Amino acid sequence: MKAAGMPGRRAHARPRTARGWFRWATSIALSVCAAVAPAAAEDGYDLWLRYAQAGAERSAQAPRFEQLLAADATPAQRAIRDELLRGLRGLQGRAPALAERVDRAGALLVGTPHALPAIERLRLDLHDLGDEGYLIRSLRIDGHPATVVAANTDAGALYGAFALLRALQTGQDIAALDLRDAPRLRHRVLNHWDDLDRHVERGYAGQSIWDWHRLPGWIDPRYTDYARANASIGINGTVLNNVNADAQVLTPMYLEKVAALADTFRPWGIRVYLSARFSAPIEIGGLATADPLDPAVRRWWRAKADEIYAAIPDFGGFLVKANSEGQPGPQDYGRTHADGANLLADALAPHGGIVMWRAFVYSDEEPEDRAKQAYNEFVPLDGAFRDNVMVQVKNGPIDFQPREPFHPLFGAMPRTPLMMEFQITKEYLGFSTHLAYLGTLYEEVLRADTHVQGEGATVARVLDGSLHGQALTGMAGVANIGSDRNWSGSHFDQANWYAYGRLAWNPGLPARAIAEEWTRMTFGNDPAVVAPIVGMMMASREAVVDYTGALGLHHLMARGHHYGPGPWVEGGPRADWTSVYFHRATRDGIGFDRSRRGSDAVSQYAPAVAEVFDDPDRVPEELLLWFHHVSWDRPMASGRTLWEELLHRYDRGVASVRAMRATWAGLAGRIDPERHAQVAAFLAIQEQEAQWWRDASIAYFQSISGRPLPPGVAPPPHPLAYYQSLAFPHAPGDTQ
Ligand code: GCW
Repeated sequence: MKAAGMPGRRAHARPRTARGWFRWATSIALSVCAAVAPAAAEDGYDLWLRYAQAGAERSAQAPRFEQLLAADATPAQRAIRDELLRGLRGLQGRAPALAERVDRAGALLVGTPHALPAIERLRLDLHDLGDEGYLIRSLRIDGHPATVVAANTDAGALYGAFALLRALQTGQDIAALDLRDAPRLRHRVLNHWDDLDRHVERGYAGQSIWDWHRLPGWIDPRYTDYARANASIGINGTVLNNVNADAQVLTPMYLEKVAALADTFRPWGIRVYLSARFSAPIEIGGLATADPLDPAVRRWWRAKADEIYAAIPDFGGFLVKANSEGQPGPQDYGRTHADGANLLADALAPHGGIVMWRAFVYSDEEPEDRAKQAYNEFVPLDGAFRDNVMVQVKNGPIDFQPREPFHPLFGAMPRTPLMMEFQITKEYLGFSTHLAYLGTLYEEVLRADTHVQGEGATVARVLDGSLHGQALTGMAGVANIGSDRNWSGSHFDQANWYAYGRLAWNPGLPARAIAEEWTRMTFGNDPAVVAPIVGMMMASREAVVDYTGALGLHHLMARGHHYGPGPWVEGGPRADWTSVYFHRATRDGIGFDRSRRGSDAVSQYAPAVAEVFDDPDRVPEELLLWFHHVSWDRPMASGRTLWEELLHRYDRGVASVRAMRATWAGLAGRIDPERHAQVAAFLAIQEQEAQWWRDASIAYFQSISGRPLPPGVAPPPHPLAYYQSLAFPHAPGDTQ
C-alpha cells in the first residue's frame, strides 16, 4: 500500500471554509490511517478462521474448487455450505459456484449419502466413521478431478468441511487427499465459569460473552462465531455457567435464554449443558431439603429435567461442583457423592442426558494432605455411579498449577468413566498477558503412563475408554473466552482454546503439530514466521514453570486473586489455601514430603509409578519438591546444589521471556502491525512480571534458607518486605 503523499496520489486541496477545513483534516487523517493499517483490521476477532491472504500465498497454478455440491435442507447443512463458501472465497480469492452435478474439474462434494445423491452414487465405505467422523478424498467423477467430504451425519460433514479448510489454510496439497478421521472422545466440552451478572471467575478476557439480560430477544452474532470456532476444532458441548453455580439459571426465565443459545449452537453440533447447584430444590423449588434420597427432592429434579428438555430437546446435562470450597452437596445430608450424582443422573436418563460430577473436593477440616483427598473420597465409590455419570477430574491433584504430576484418580476407577478437566484460562500461568502455550502441558499429562495395567496405560487411554472399556468418554476445558474483541484476552491465548479442542478430538496429537497448525492459520504460512513462533510457543510453558517456581514447587501465588508471587502467604481461613502449606521451606530444606515416610501420596499411584515418585533419586527433578522435602544443599544432576539450581531456574525463566521478546521483535513487518504491537506489549509485561516473580521468590526463599547468592546471581532490587507489601485489590477474575 502506498503512503499518503507518495507520488501518484492526488494531493489534498487546501480548503477555504471552516467546514472545508474539517473535511480536509478528516480526509487527511483517514488517508494516514489507511496508509498504516492493513487492508482488514487484524484485531484477532477472526481467530484461526481468517481465511485470508492465503490467496496471495497460493500459487496461481494451485488447484481450486470451482463447484460446490452441498445439500441445504437443514440449518446444519446451510451452516456447512455457508462456511465453505466463506472459507473458499477468502482462501481462493473467489467462491466456487453452487452446483447440482459435476461438469468440470474442481468439484467439491460435501455431505451425507442420504442428503446428497451425488455422494450416494460414490458408494463410499463410511461404516467406521461413527456419527461424527468424516472422510475426505480426491477422486474423479465422470472423468473430472473432484474432492469429496463425506460422513454419516451432518455433524461429521461439518467436521470434514472444517478439516478441508484447515488443510487449505495450512498450505497442504489438496490435489491428492485421503483422510479418514473420527473423534476419540465423545463429549468435548467447554466449561464457562461465567456468572449470571457477566463476571467471569478466573476470566481475563473481559466480561462473559453471554449477554443474559438481553437474551433471548437479542442474539448477538458473536454467538454464531463462537459456535463456528468451536465446531472448527471439534468441540461439541458447552457448559454455560460457573460451577460455583447460581440456582437461578434453572428458573423458567433463564431457561428461555438458555434455549435461545441452544438453538443458535445446534446447527454447529454443539449442545448446551448447565452447572446445577445442588441446593436448587431449596433455593428455587421451595423445598426444605436437597437430600438426594428424599422423594420430594427426586421428584423436583425429575420435573426440572422434563421442563428443560421440553425447551431444549438435545440438552446435554448437568455439571456439578458439590461439597467443594463451600458449595452445597450430598454430604450435607450424610450422603455420598454417588448418591448426589445418581439423583441427577436418574432425572436426566429418560432424556439421554449425562452428569459430569467433579472430583475437585478437599476439606480443610481433614488433616490429610490436600493432594490425597479426592482419591480417598472417590475410589471407594468406583462402580457406584449410574451409567450416565462421568467423574470429571482435574489434570493434577492440586489445582491447575504450571506443573503437576497426573492425578492419581486416572486409572484408579476402572468401573467409572473419567473425564479430564483442563484449565484453558491461565489462572496460574500469568492470566492473559503472559504467553504460555498450554498444548505442551496437556500433552505431558495425556501421555503420562499410569502403569495401572502394565506399560502404556496412558492417561489418554483412560480417557478414550480403551483401557477399561468405557463407552462414555470426554474432556472438559475451563474456557478462556470473554467479551474482549479477540475472545481470549490475548492473541496467543487463542492457541490454548485451539489446542484444547484438537486434543479433545484426538488426545494423541502432538502439541508441536497443533502449535504449527494454529500458527499457520493465525499468522500465515511464511516459514520465516511459522518456525520462530512455534519455537516461542513450545518453550513458553517451561519458562512460566521456571520463573514461578520450578522443581515441583506449586501453589506459590498471591492469595485470592492469584495474581503474582506470594510464596510467603500463610495464616487466614484455611491452611490448604496458603503457600507455606505447600512448599514447607525451612532453614534446612524445602518441599512437601509425600513419600511413604511423609503423607504417602505416592501410594495412590500404581506400584511402578509409586516406586519412582517415592525415591528422591529417581523421581524426575521436575517433580522433586512435589514429592520430597530435601536439603537446600542436595546435589542436583547439573552439579549445582538444589538452592543454586532453583536460582538458576528463576533466571532461566526470565531469560526465556527475554528471548521470546527478541524473537517477536524480529517478526515486525511480517505480522500485521495491530497484532504485532499487542503481543509485543504483552511480552514486555511478561518480562517485567517474570522478573518480579523471580526477585520476590528469591528474596523470600533466601530469607528462609539463609544461603548466599552465588556469583552471577543478581540480588533482588528490593527487600522482601517491599514485595510483600504489594496489593492488587482489583485484579481480574477473582471469586465474588
Ligand atoms: O482453582 C480454583 C479456583 C476457583 C475455582 C475452583 C474450582 C470455580 O481458584 O476459582 O472455582 O478452583 O475448580 O472449582
